[in-house]
Amino acid sequence: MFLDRVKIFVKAGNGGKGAVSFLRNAQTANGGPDGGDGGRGGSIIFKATDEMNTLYSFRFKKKFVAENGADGAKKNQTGKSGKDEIILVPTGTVLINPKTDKIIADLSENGAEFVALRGGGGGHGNNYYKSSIKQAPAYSQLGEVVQGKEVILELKTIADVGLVGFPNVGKSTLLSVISNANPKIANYPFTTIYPNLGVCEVLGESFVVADIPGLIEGASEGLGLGHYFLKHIERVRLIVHLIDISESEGRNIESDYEIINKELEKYSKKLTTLKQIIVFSKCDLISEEERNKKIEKFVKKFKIKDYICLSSFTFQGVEELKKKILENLKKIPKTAPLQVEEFDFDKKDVSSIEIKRNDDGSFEVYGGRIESFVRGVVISDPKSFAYFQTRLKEMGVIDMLKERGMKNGDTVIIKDLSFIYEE
Ligand SMILES: Nc1nc2c(ncn2[C@@H]2O[C@H](COP(=O)(O)OP(=O)(O)OP(=O)(O)O)[C@@H](O)[C@H]2O)c(=O)[nH]1
Ligand SMILES: [Mg+2]
Repeated sequence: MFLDRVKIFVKAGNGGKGAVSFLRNAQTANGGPDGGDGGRGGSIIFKATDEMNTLYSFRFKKKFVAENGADGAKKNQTGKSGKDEIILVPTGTVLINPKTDKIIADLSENGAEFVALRGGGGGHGNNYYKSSIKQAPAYSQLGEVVQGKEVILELKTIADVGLVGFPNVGKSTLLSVISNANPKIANYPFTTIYPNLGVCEVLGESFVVADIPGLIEGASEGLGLGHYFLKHIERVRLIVHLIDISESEGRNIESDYEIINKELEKYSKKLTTLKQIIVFSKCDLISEEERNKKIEKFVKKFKIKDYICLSSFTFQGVEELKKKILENLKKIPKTAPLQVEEFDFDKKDVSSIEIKRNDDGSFEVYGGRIESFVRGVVISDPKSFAYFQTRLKEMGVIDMLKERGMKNGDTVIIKDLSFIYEE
């Protein structure tokens, strides 16, 4: 199965907790605080590679979690940073935020990297809180907790040239003849079930050709396989349109040509603006006389000036086609990557406050606003705890809890702190 759109879950690593520690050795009975900071969590990084050409591997693995940062330690040792999670994707993969349907990155070049989610920051160790007033702080800061997110990967093949035409007209055979690709070829329609890419070399230069399979009438509305693959020709700069001149299996060159063009147009108006090179394929199968008669009628009807008669078996027209493609490509600028529509995918949630009721009747408060607030106060310190209570009230958390049915004597859990509510 070919997979060119998949939703996965990604989560960067949380930051490690700062340490609480005091220096003790033979010389210093009461040494100063020496708890180190927590390490930063690993990031989620996408990296494009030409080694892959489908999203197939994501069918089995859909969850990617980067390593958490390690906690700080004594002797001011900073915790080890979490390892980044590098997710390899085929070149041409576009990342989309499923919540907004907007493009967050286009990995259109081999080796391109995109940091989708940054790891959480490490918490400060107690050494950080040492001051002239507070010589022995016995608290540290929690690491930053980051939330996971869903992201859609969509593959939009990067090729200079797209080979289009009805099933069985010889697209894959031609690709195998002009490029290094080795696609499956057989005498039945829909042999190719995903786009093949090949690099074609001519006159010391090269370009990438994609074989776009499965186009038939109605493809743009979901018939055949074509609708899966039309997105792969969105980025080509030139179309090579194959028409089976032998008209085997009841094909008709004129209606074939019209139908394919109509499907391209229905899918995207932009495709109609692309230059097409018309190739009459399998020309070894009919006599020159018959061929000329058909072509004459065809070019007159569609006012076509430029075409090539080609056979992948006798190689007639193959060199001519390669040169013509190169000549045309030189005149057409490279397609730019897709416009990024959303830049703040990695924006941390700092506003949400959620409450859930646990099975044992306790209330649990969580959410981005709580996470960032809790990191700012040291709740294990009694003075800070008083401040913490006041702020909870000011933030409206107490009212929210009451609305959810909290009464005197109920347990409230916030992070690793649990307390009994009393008016
Ligand atoms: N005689 C002749 N047969 C050809 C030529 N090119 C391809 N064929 C044959 O036509 C059949 C279809 O070829 P493919 O290359 O698989 O066709 P396709 O357009 O890729 O077909 P789908 O993948 O089904 O869309 C195979 O049996 C090929 O051997 C040619 O130039 N001459
Ligand atoms: Mg094929």
